[in-house]
Amino acid sequence: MAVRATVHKLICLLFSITMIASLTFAATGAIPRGTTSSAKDYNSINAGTHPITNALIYPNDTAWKHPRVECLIITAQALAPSFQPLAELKTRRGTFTEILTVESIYANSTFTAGGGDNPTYIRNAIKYYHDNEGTEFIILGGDVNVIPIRYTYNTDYTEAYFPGSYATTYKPTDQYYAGLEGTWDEDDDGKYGEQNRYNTENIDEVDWTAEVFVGRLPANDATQAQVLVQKIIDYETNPPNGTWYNKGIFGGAVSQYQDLGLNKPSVDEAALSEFMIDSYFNSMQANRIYHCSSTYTCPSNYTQLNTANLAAAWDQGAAIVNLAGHGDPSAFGGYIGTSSFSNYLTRTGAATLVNNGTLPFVYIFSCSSGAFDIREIGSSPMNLGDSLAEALLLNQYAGAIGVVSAMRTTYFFEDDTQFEALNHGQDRFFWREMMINHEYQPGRTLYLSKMSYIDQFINKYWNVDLNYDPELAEREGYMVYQENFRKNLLTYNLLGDPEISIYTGIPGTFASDITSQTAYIGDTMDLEMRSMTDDLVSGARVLLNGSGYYIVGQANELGMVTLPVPLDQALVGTNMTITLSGHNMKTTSKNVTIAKDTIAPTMLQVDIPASIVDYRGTFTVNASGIDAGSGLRYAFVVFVDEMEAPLTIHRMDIKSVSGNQTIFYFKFPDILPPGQTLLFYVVAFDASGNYVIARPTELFSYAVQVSSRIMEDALTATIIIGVPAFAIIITVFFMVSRKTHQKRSAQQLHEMDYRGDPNIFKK
Ligand SMILES: [Ca+2]
Ligand SMILES: [Ca+2]
Ligand SMILES: [Ca+2]
Ligand SMILES: [Ca+2]
Repeated sequence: MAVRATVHKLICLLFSITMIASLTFAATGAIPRGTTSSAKDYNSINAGTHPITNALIYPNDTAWKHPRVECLIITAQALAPSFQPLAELKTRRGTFTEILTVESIYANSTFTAGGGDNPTYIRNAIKYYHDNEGTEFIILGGDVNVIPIRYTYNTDYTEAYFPGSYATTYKPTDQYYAGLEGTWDEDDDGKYGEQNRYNTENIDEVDWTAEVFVGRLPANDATQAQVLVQKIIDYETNPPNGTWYNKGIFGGAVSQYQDLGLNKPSVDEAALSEFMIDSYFNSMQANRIYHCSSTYTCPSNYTQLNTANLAAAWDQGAAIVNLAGHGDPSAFGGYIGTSSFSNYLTRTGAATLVNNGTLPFVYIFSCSSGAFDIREIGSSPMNLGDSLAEALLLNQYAGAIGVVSAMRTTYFFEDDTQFEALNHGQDRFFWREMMINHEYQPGRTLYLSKMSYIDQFINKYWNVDLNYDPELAEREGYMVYQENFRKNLLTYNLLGDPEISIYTGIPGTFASDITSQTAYIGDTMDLEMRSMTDDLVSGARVLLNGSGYYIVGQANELGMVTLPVPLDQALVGTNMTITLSGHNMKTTSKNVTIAKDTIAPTMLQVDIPASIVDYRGTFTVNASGIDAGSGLRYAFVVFVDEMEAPLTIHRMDIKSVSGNQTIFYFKFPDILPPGQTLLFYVVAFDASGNYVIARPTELFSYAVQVSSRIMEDALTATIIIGVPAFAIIITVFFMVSRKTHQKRSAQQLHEMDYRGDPNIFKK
C-alpha cells in the first residue's frame, strides 16, 4: 500500500503540471505586492467532501501483518525443535525469524531445479529468501555433517591433518552461503571458487561481497543444539552481573623468533594487540596476556602468556577475547624460542573453562584452530575430537558465545609494521568494524570487515591481488600469492549466532518515558531511544506487536525512530506490546493501550499571498490548526477548477507543533502559470481521521492571481539565463581539469608496491 500511495502522489504531480497550466484566467482586483494575509476562513468541521483517501494518509502496509523473514535458521528436521526457542527469542524482539529444514530444501524443486549438490540447493534457498523476504541473517543450525560446507578449489598449500584432496586442493568455507551472486562455478566443472587462471571462463568464481551474514552453530545432535541455543538465550536475556562486559583479553603469542642465521626478525603479536587496544578499545579495559621475544619489550602491565594464566583470566570473565599466534585444529599457541613451541589453549582446556555465563566473543588469529570439519573428515591423530573453536562453543555453561577462526593454514608477512596484510590485517579490520564502525552483530562484523580489508589492503597495491594478472606479473615485485590471499579470506568463518548483539559495555536500561501509555489509531509514535542515564541509543530496535500486527522500526544515528499505529478500528481498546532492544541494552517490553481520537479539530487558519504572485517567483501557503487529542497531523492543499472540482492534491509539510497547535507549510512545486488564477482550499486531519476544511466562504475556494508574462520579462530572462550558462561552462571546464588531476594522484597511489616482506609465512 505504501508503494501505491507513492505512485498516486507521482500521478498527482504529473496531473498538476498539465492541469495547472490549463486553469482559466479569472482576474481579481489589484492587491499590494509582497505581503501575505490571513484569509477569512470558513471552517467545515468533520463536514464537507474532500478527495483525500485513507490510503493517502494512513498507509496500511501489508508487511505490518506479514513481516519479512529477517533471519533464517537452516537446520535438520531432528534438530528443528531445539532451534525453535532461538527463533522465538529473535522474533519477540523484532527480528522475525523462521526455521527451514534441509529435508524440505532437498525436496523442493524450486531449490533443486538447476541441478548441483546439497550445498547448491541450500544456497538456492538462501538466495530465494534473500530475494523474496529480504533475509539478512543466516544461521546454519548444525555441524558440517548436518549442514554441508562448500569445499572450494584452492591449491595454496598441502595441509597437514587432512586426507587426500582435502589436503591439497579442496578448502572449506561458509562464505559460499553469504556471497549470493553468480554460481561460484561459472565454468561448470564442479570446482567451486576457482580463481581466474584455473577457470576456463577466466573469471573469479568467488563472490567476495556478502548479500547475507552467515554464522554456524556446530551441533551434531539435538542435545548439542539445545546447549548452543540456551547459551545464546542466557547471554541475551539473563547474563551474569559483574564487570566482565567491558573487559577484553588480548592474548599475544610470538609468531616467529629472531634467527640471525636465517636473517629472520621476531614477530611479536603483542605489538598487534597493543595497536588494536590503542586504536579500537578505548572504551574497554584491556587484559594483556603476552609472551614476548627477546627483541620486543612487553608493556609493563602485562601478564605472562601461559596455559594457566590464560585460563584464569578467561574464567574471571571478559566480553571479548583476541588470540594471535600459531595454531592447529586442536590448539592455539606460539613460539617460546627459535624452534621451541608452547600451546596456550587446547580443545581439552576449552572444554574445562568455568567462566560461568560470562561468555566472550573470540577471534583466533592462527592456523586451523577453527577446523570444524576436522572430526568429520580428518585423519589421525586429529580426528580424535572437535576443533578448538567447536570446544569453546560446545562448553555447556562457559567457553565462548561465538568464535571467528581459521579452518586451515593461514599467513602473515614478517615486517607488516602497519598490520594491514593477511592475518594481521584481517584481525584488526574485524575489531575495527565492531568497535569503530559499531557493527556489533558478528555476522555483519565478519563479512563487512572482509570487504573493507579487500578494499583497503588487497585493492590498495598494484602487486597484491586475489586474481592473477599476466601483464602485471611481468614486472618485478608482483606477488604470486593469489591462492594464499584468497584462502586467508575464505578460511576465516564464524561459529556462533550472526545476529546476536555482542556486549562491549555494561548493559543499560531504557528510559521509562520513551513511550506513552496510550497511542491513537492512525498516529505515528515518534520515539527518542535513550537510556535511563540519558545516553542516546542509535540503531535501537522497536517492535509494536498485537492483533496480528508486527511493526518494526530502527532508530537512526540520533536515536530517533518513527512507528506507525495502523488506522484500524479493531485495535481501539486493545493493548499492543512495544519492545525496545539495542546494543548494550536490556531488552524491555511494555503495553500500550490503543485509543481513538474522538475530539474534532476546532480551527484551521490559512495564510495566502496578499498580492499578485510573480510567475517567476514562489507561491507558498501556511496553515495553522488546533486539535485536542492527537493534534492535526496531516494537511493538504487541494487545487480545484471553477466548478470546485478537485484538480490536484499536494501534501503540506509540518513546520512546527506546539501544544494543540500545528503549523503546516506548502510551496508550489511547479512553474507558475503566467496570467492565471490558482483556486484551492486546505484540509487537515488529526491522527484518527477527524478533519477540518478551510475556505474563504462556505462555497468558494481561495483565489490567488499569477502575474502575466510581458515581452520585457522575456528579454530579462534571456540575459539572466545567459549569465548562468556562461558560468556553467566555466565550472564544467574546471571540474573536468580537476578530475583529470585526481585521476593522476590515484594512479600514483596504485603504483605503490606493497612494502611488506615478499616472503609469506605460514601460521
Ligand atoms: Ca569451476
Ligand atoms: Ca555479492
Ligand atoms: Ca565438526
Ligand atoms: Ca482530535
